[in-house]
Amino acid sequence: MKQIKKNRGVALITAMLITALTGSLAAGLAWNNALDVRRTMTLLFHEQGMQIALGAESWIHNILRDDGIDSQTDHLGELWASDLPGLPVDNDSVQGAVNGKIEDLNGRFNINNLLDANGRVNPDTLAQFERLLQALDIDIKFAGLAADWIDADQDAGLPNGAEDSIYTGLIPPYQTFNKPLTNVTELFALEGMDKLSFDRLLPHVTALPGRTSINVNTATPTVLQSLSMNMDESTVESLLFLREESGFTDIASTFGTLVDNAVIFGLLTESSEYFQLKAVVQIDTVRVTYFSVLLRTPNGGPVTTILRSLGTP
Ligand SMILES: [Ca+2]
Ligand SMILES: [Ca+2]
Repeated sequence: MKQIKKNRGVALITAMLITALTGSLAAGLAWNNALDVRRTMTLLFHEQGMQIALGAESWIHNILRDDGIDSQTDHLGELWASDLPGLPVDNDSVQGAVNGKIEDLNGRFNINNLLDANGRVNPDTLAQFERLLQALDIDIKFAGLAADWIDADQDAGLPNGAEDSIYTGLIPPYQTFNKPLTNVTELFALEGMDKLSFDRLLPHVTALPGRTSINVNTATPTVLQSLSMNMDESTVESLLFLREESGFTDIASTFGTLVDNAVIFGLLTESSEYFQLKAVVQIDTVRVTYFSVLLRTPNGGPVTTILRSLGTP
């Protein structure tokens, strides 16, 4: 009798163990299955977000091309310069929204302008970059450091320069790029660059192919201030007021007393070639932040995308 009771006890415990084990296995399978579904949905939403961003980019191509046909100048009162309204994305399979913004990159300081046609550092542009940094309350040494970073030689500029001999002594060691920049985020690699200075600088600088002009109708206030030692904040305020409606009517007379003629006729312009699109697409819990650099050929020519990136410009 005792033996039968003992056997029943063992059978009961075994049955309980099997039930617990199958329950745990089933829960594990369900969890893994839920993760797989989530992963697949995230990949799908990301791909859908990318397609929507590319669609927005194509739409912006048309807006910029039409603007190039309709007007000879570019200013902040034009259609392309207003933020794109948040558009809903809503169909049977996708629900979300897309927001976009176009910025004129000819309104920024092109780091590659630091080099002249022969690849040597242009002292006037270097001085302009120093004024830009000073206006932003950032150490002006970064102008010389940036010039050394992109010029082809290994001769550190004085007093503010650094070449491989400095960078290879850092931990971790790295080398100067020694070529024109393709992306401004590379400035973060400059010796001593900190996040605060970098974030303050970023909205005012760009990295465009070769030397480019500055569109005074769209230039950031700090870029305007960098054009000459004669520019102070109050002068820039009056300039912003003058260009508010539809840009400056006459660059030569407006800037004649403020900026050297060589700058007026060699650097300043009223129209733009390069634009940056930032599109943010939200699908379910997935957000795609998409940047592209667009080149518009003059006189109503086509618009092409020359650079694309995700997350950062
Ligand atoms: Ca225009
Ligand atoms: Ca160099």
